Amino acid sequence: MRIARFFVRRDSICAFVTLLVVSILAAGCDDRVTAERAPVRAPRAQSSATVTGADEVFATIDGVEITLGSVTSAVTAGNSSPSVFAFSAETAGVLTVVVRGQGDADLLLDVTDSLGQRLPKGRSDQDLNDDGGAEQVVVTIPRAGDYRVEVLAWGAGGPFDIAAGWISFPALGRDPDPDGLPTDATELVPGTPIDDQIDPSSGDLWDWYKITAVDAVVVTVLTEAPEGDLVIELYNDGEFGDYENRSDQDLGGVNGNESMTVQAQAGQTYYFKIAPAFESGQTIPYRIRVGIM
Ligand SMILES: [Ca+2]
Ligand SMILES: [Ca+2]
Ligand SMILES: [Ca+2]
Repeated sequence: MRIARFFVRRDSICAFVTLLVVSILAAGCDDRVTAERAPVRAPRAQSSATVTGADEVFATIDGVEITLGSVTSAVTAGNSSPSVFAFSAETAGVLTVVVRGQGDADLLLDVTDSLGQRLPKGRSDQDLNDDGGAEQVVVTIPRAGDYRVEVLAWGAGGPFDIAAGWISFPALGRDPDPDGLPTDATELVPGTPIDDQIDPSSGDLWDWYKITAVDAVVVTVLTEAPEGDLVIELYNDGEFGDYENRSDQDLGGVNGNESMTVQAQAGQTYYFKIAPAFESGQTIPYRIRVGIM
């Protein structure tokens, strides 16, 4: 039975330099506003392969075939370059991915949607048994579509073993969240507050908003939520894998009250993701507003 179609993409980044820069930036800021960020991803080349059964090839890297249910060796090539496996699920299901580093590299494993947004429970940097390269995830794939598995490294990369398993499970399917993708973000308008909520029980895990600056202005986004703990994450257009800035300041001692200020450039669109601070499952009603100076 045809299960899914997988592709591979790889590229080069310099995670060490990124870490250094982020560390320097973070040292000069409120640590609750600028939190730890993963190595930044760069554009990738890609090749592809097709899955037609559980024992078939699901991806290739430089001609090395990767088979569902079998262990394959791969390398985060060069200077901390991630290996990126893009796959196309044909149903909802459960994806299991296991990575074991073969050197000293501290690896990370991410499962994301097609825009690079990490899925719930989609990251592993747990360093199993105190081994920085030992990572694994079991991730619910909520519906048919395109997704990615990324193996990154803090600092230098290296060789690793990887294996993946797939369970087609259509009953786990969920309807799309209407504002669950940055491409479906709601436009923020100054003077017009919006009342919305996060409702994980109905698949509403987070909300996306955006604003486009017509001039060079200062944009401030505020949330108010009397119950529940929210964060605001700022993303630049087209870079939805890692946030540019994050607010979990709990203003005035209220966990859902946050603010994010951006020195906006004319013509640029800025994206704001309102999300729970924790995957608690709690419904969190909130009001969001934007001000421009
Ligand atoms: Ca790790
Ligand atoms: Ca939503
Ligand atoms: Ca908060």
